[in-house]
Amino acid sequence: MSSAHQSLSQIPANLPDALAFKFGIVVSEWNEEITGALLNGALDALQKAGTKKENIIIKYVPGSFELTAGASYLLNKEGFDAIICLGCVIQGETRHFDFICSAVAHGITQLEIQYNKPVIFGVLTPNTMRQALERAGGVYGNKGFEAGITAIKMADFFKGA
Ligand code: DLZ
Repeated sequence: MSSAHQSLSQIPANLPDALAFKFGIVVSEWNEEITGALLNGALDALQKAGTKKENIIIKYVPGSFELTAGASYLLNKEGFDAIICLGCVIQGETRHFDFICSAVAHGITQLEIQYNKPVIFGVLTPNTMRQALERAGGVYGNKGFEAGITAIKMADFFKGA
């Protein structure tokens, strides 16, 4: 189980086989130093678990607020087993914080219900850039990697749905 103060950036022993799955990844360009590192983490997890390169589609959106629209676009295409949304909203740097985080969380949940497909919330919501770096390949691991693992587990859960 994941926790705020623990790095879980390793492949769990009982992870389902990801060879047959197709994943979409939507990446926010805002705070791209962080979201780029999250993307590398997600790709690392998917590829280590056996996902073929051609079965990973990456799309970029301007900011985290657009992640829901990006995920919806991909869900309207055929064949995705899960969508991973990656973003970073830093609390101290924006008064938009509450609006953006809550809009994405609700938007993603809504899409999961509407499409009956997993959409993974890989959005960091730290207080500072330092906390973001710690979770994007730093002392607390890479939350993008964990989002990749969650996507595989949920794709397996929804298999055949
Ligand atoms: C506008 C904005 C601000 C101030 N801060 C962030 C942020 O910290 N992280 C992020 O992903 N996006 C931010 N944005 C951009 C919004 O997500 C969105 O792109 C714009 O409001 C346009 O809809």
